[in-house]
Amino acid sequence: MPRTLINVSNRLPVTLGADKITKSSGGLVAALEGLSRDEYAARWIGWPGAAVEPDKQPEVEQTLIDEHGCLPVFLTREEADAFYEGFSNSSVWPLLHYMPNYLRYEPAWWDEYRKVNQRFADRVLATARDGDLVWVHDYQLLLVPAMLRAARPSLRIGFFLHTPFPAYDIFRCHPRRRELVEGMLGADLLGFHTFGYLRHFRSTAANLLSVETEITRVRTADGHRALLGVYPIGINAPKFDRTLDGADHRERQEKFRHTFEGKQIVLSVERMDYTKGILHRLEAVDCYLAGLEDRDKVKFIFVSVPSREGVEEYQELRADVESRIGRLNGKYATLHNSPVHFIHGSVEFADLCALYSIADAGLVTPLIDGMNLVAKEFLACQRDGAAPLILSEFAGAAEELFGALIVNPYDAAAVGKSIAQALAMSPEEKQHRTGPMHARVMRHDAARWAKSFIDDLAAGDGGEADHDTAADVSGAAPQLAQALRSGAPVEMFLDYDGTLRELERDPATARPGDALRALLDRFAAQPNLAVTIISGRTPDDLDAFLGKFPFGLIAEHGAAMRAPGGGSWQRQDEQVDYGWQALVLPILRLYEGGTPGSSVEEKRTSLVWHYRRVDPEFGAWKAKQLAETLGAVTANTPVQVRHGKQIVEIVSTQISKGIAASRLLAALPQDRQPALVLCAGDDTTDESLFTIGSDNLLSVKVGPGPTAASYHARDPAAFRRFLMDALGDGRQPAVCPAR
Ligand code: GDG
Repeated sequence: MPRTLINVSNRLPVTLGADKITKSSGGLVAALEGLSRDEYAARWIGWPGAAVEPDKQPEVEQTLIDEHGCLPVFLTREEADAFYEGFSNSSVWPLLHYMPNYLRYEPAWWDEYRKVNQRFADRVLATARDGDLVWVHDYQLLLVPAMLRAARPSLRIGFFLHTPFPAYDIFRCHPRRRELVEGMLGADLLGFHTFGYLRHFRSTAANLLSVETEITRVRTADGHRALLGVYPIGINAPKFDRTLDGADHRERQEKFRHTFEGKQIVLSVERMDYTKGILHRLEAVDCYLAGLEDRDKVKFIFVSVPSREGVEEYQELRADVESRIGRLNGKYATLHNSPVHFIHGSVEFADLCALYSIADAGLVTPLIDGMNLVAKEFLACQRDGAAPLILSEFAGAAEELFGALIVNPYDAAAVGKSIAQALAMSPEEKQHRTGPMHARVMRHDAARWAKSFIDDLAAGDGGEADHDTAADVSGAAPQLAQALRSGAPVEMFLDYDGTLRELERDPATARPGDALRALLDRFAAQPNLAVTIISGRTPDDLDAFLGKFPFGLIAEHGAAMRAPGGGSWQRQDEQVDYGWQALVLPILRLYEGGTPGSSVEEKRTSLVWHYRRVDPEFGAWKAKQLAETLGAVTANTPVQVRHGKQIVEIVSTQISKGIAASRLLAALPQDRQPALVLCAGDDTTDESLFTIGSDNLLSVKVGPGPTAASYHARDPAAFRRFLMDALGDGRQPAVCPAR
């Protein structure tokens, strides 16, 4: 059975005519059509590109489904304006392209963007079944992955960004930066054209959200793992081959050759967009023409497809380009030639191929571009390796096309020189440069690109997952409930932060909330249950948060204890030597000074270097360095250096939560020997609790990550639910009546 693949993009690959719907044949269509039908059954979801009257929608929808395998998301003119031209193109697009000066933001656009993204997600959810692959495309649908995951985590969700992803300092300008990144992170696999974009996305996620990241992975606070990958898009290679082999190709070439006879042709093709560098390019053409003697011998052809004409910046750009071309032609025209031939319109595909193939040079100089397919298409049409490509270093394609004349589009004089170099290039050098690039773009085409992304998506994490043997904590519920009902003693050793209570950025604010207080009250009401809260916090903190409950308290990882029912704290560390602190503290202070945002916490039993407010990448790097340094310095000292969540902590090996819990259990009288001991925690410091060697141990790790515990709870909320369910509402007698 082929696996269902649902492809979700803003635009469906169709054009709605007055009485006919035609399928367009972009790279993505070809890529998906090229997939093996035995492996994947592809379907599309998207906007048909024009408003359809409500009474016509059922009919249009039926035709789209029956004839094109497309499920439409209909948008009104107003929705499309706010969602597409507004939020997508005037707000997100400029930032993704490093142009915050073009960023505009209106709260109403954001509302519409969210609503429309939800409509796309709902359309997917209405048709998808568990386990289906869903591939979401591009900046118009950034929220869809998380919407899908929230509703149906069983889907395999992929997301591909066709644009660049900028550095954090740019992306952070967006008022909705967090929501946008959270939306993307709903995906299981996120694809980018280059590693640079991937790296920027990862560091943006790390800076904006509390996520853990590695080079190609992000793990969100709720434990979801998103893999990141580099998938440079290619062109529809077979379509180019077919067209160049087509019966009328030569004829079209001849027509153009005749029209431009005696002139060398430099060709540029693009959507009219400020990212494509058209004005800068005209500056370069000016530089080139200024130094040219015979101006009758060269023709620059600019094909600029109208784009986003409802957006003000695009209207201004068009006006600027037209007036600049007018001035340039006025300045350099002779009686026989005007140097720039400007087409503000779309050229038929077969003509485009003929133009590409007769051009003497391709001039592709975006200021920034995710990939730039025009560069690759131009090369596809150089079968004889005849013409060189001049390519901006700021196009993603520049990372693959080594034979191009790579230019900085901001350096008009240098681009002018590259034009001269390209037009004067020897046939051998052209062959040497362009031949291998032609082979490369034909081999690594759109079909390969799509297949590699989809295969990775279908394969899951390719064995990269944590080898987690812990079972879900729900499996332990009957055992705990039974023990509580039996009336026999039950002991619980529970960590606080990250286990019973969600972590807070500021630990001082992490008081018990309503749900936790209800649970703690329920603990207190259970006669056969003894609870000990065991934490790295100070006695004062534990007193302040939990002092009124009848629980045992263990502070500072076991260095201080207080029996249930109040009373005074007992030190457990009289015998412990803390002389090592004098050695370690100066090193921590050094790191505190050199790492903005970090701080040192001095506890009686341990020293802690906190870096949760430091730039995540810098902090992680410094923490690793610090842990290594401390490991070497304290090699002969009875301390342990722990690299925990956003901390490096140095503690005495004579103190641990496990040692403290074991000591308490050993001191219990014979008639209080527990039928069950439940230990739970979220951090590396809690692992010592999971190996205390009790026969009746039930150990639970809260949150993701490898562990020695037998059970896993997803997060503190899930753990609280598990405990509450096992305890029941307390109205039933939790103790079995005596027989
Ligand atoms: C986005 C990213 C990334 C242009 N004029 C005509 C015409 N075209 C076709 C080209 C090419 C396509 O339009 C343009 O693709 P690009 O990749 O150059 O640029 P964007 O439209 O900005 O695309 C970009 C891409 O997504 C894919 O991931 O590479 O970086 O910005 O295919 O041939 N086609 C016809 N007549 C024209 O006049 N027939």
